[in-house]
Amino acid sequence: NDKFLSPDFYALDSLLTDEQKLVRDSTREFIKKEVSPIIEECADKHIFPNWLLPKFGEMGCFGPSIPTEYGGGGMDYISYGLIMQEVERGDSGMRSMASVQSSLVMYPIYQFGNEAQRNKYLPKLATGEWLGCFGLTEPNHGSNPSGMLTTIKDMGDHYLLNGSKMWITNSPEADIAVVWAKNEEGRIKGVIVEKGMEGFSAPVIKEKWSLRASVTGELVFDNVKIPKENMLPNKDGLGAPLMCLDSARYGISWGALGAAMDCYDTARRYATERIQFGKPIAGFQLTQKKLAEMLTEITKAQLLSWRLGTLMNEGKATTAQISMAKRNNVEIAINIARESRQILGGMGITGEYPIMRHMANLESVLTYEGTHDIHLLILGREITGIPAFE
Ligand code: TGC
Ligand code: FAD
Repeated sequence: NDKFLSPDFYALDSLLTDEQKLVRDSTREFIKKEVSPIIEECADKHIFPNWLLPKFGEMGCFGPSIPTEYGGGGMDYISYGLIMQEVERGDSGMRSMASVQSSLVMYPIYQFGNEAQRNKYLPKLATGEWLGCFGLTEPNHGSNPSGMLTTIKDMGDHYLLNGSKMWITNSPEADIAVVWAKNEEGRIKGVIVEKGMEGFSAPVIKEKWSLRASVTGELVFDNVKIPKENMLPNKDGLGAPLMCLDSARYGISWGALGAAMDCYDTARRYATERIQFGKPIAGFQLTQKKLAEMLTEITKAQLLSWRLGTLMNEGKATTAQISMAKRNNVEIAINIARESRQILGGMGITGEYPIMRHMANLESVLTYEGTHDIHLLILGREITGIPAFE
């Protein structure tokens, strides 16, 4: 089916509203037209296609769940998930850029910011005129952000920010950074740091073999003077960044599905066309086993994300439920990428097909937003009541 609706083995479509289907299909068309033709070259040459940012904004990929009065899409969480699915069908790096902008920059400004902050930043982030990033991870505090060393000190008429952040998606290109730092009492606070502030730099991390079309960097703060009005007033503590992560991890559960679907579709088409021993390789039982198992895992993962989306809409989804979906869906996606690569034989390792790019990208997705094992431990804590982190 060239409308490219596959796979939809359990008729998930019939659980979607017309608006949700419209959003999904228009995002798919946009990605097919604007991203797919350039993405292989961008990944090959390590280029972040920043010229696409206004188009992503126009398509409603930034802040889909933020109310329209601030330039957002005013949509529900299933629509948000479907957008992430279609963007990541194109490339996980593009989805990273979009999910950071939506869940990790616009979301905290909307949830924890005041009216002036919402009005100043959200409309420009929604259109893609501004790009944002989220600084939680530090060189020595990744899985354990509560140990962070970055500090924010009250100097009376301003704050002073010192420290550094590592592995920050979008940072070298970002106009603003939502940064998490500890105050004099050791309480975690969120502040908005703007490009050009004295003492602030965002060096790029070079030579990644994963997410090559996404730009990643550091954030370095050397006595940066932060105006008082840049602090997010409405929530503090580690719970604030963890709430942002809930939203982003949910989106990733759908996004990884998009990458898995693209690999599955590629392998299915290839298997029906590639002839060996006088017949299409799709006719061999071992190929059918691979395809049948891929479709099964995609279908299970779709239902997991869909149900999670309905719980998100009701405000009832828990962190542990989100961990299960992020962990499961990224794992099945990476396994599907690997199996699809095998179906394509030698062709599978080339840039003629998207599979190796997806596979390499998904290695980062497995690690960021909480590693695969951290999500397992979040589930372990939920089941037993005993945290096994320390
Ligand atoms: P823990 O004791 O669990 O919680 C600390 C405080 O936060 C509260 N809390 C929440 N509040 C609201 N919503 C939630 N979902 C919350 N979860 C927790 C909690 O009640 C507690 O409050 P209080 O008042 O008692 O202090 O914290 P912990 O230090 O034990 O940490 C637990 C752990 C390990 C699960 C957590 O630190 C964790 O998730 N670590 C992984 C770090 C991570 O995911 N980093 C991601 C960085 S951003 C990123 O990777 C972006 S990539 C983007 C892209 O390109 O797509
Ligand atoms: P570590 O925490 O050092 O973990 C190393 C290994 O030890 C992992 O396998 C982990 O599972 C394991 N481990 C750690 N603790 C335990 C434990 N208690 N029990 C068992 N095993 C454990 N961060 C941001 O703040 N903003 C961003 O925009 C952002 N973008 C990113 C983009 C990319 C491409 C990458 C790779 C990372 C990004 N990150 C970002 C950082 C990401 O969230 C961290 O890499 C991740 O949380 C893991 O931290 P770490 O790399 O320091 O690994």
